[in-house]
Amino acid sequence: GGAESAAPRRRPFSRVTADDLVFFRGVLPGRVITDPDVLESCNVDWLKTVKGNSEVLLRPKTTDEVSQILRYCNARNLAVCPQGGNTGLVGGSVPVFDEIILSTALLNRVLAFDTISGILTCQAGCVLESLSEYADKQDFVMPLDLGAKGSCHIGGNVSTNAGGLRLLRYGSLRGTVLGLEVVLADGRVLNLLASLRKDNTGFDLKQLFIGSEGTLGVVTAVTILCPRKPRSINVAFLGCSSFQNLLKTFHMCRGMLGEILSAFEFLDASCMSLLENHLKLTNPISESPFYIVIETAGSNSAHDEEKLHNFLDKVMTSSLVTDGTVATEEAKIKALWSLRERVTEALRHDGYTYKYDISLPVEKIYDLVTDMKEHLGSRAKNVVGYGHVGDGNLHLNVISPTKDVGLLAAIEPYVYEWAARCRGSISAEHGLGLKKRNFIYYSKVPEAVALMANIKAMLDPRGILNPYKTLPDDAHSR
Ligand code: FAD
Ligand code: 2HG
Ligand code: ZN
Repeated sequence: GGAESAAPRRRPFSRVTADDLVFFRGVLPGRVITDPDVLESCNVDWLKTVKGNSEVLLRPKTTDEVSQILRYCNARNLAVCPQGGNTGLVGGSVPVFDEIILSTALLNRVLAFDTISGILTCQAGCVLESLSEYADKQDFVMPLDLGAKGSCHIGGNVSTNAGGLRLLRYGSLRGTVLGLEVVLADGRVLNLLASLRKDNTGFDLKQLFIGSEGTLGVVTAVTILCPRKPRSINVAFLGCSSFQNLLKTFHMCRGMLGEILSAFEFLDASCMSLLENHLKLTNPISESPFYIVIETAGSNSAHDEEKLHNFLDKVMTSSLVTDGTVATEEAKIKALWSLRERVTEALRHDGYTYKYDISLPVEKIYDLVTDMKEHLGSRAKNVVGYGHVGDGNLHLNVISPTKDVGLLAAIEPYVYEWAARCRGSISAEHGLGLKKRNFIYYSKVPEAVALMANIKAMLDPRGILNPYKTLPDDAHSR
């Protein structure tokens, strides 16, 4: 059984009344939305595979407003779905039934930036790309980057612990987020907005909220450490004849580029066809089974280019790489990156997509795609693999012309069993949301899930925050 067959039942929350709307309008004048046209887009996820029926969208501008709303909802037993940019891929960002949508879209101010340390403090609804532009003007960069940057919010990034394209270089948000401000289910404001690199004074509570997908609190502000902007960036787009050669290229790349390597990403030939067919992008090199995007980021262009050219020379002469192109100027760098960043968008044009975001020992990541192709045969329209080689993170996508329950039954739990056998993760970076929650046991021992349920009960005893998400349906009974 997959996500669709495991649809949850509505829990006995209250329903929004006219009196509730009067209260909300008092706290948020002009920012209580009940217009069905506006609600339509907030009720549906980016993939258009999950749809809720919320009749109220709230748009607070301050932490205090969020606090007043949650205190009231908790007292009234009204369920709330926190929403950022609504780019999440696991059905976590939209209501399942009539949960109130609490949007961070107007919590969009930068609060402070320290030009010496690069420490940025901002409200949770700042769009990632605007923050990147802001940091750029001060000669810094954001430590994370992802294809959804134009829409996703930093609060959503933190709440999903998003990985993305720079994790190889700057590490996860668990390291770069220095502080958070969170509003708890009962309206209490938890100010953890420290801006210290080091602070070993007991439990690191902010880590609980990073990656908890809106189930433990609403993130209202974030303090994050921005690295200095690299002086020199190069991007290479390479072709490989086999995944084995791609892995050898990765190994050599780490050895020869060392500290300037900032990304090592891949896509397979099927992804390239989808980019060409649906987005009219052009393959800049000759056709091959696998493509690699390598980025270097350093402080000395002569040094970086010399290293990159030595590396390219080596992989070309040893035939690990069959063709390639390099970019140093911004427009071409952007064009090469879009071949990797826009795969998700191309897939959405191809049909109904079943998405799997798996962590595996890096040498095994493409075996799963090959095996899945064989396992599904002609039942799938397309089976593609791409992802973050540097992080051992595969994005396996299976496309079908329309939603297909039989196909889903052939993929799940097969794919999760495959991951569990390799002690992999069934969700490397996208989270569990609605779609993956009941598969948590493939990646976590029951004792850990039980502890998660206890923490949830302690922080949100009535369960009003993002119900039906992240925790499995049987979390309390197992
Ligand atoms: P939403 O989708 O709105 O919400 C995601 C979850 O966080 C939900 O459970 C929601 O309830 C909760 N939430 C949101 N804001 C808050 C808050 N302030 N407080 C508490 N809970 C909150 N993900 C990656 O990890 N790496 C990638 O490379 C990547 N690339 C992507 C590319 C594309 C084209 C798309 C469409 C998605 C991609 N994603 C990627 C997935 C997604 O963009 C990320 O998970 C992103 O971090 C979600 O941010 P958001 O603001 O859109 O959050
Ligand atoms: C990416 O790396 C995202 O492009 C999306 O994490 C992956 O859509 C996917 O499967
Ligand atoms: Zn990814």
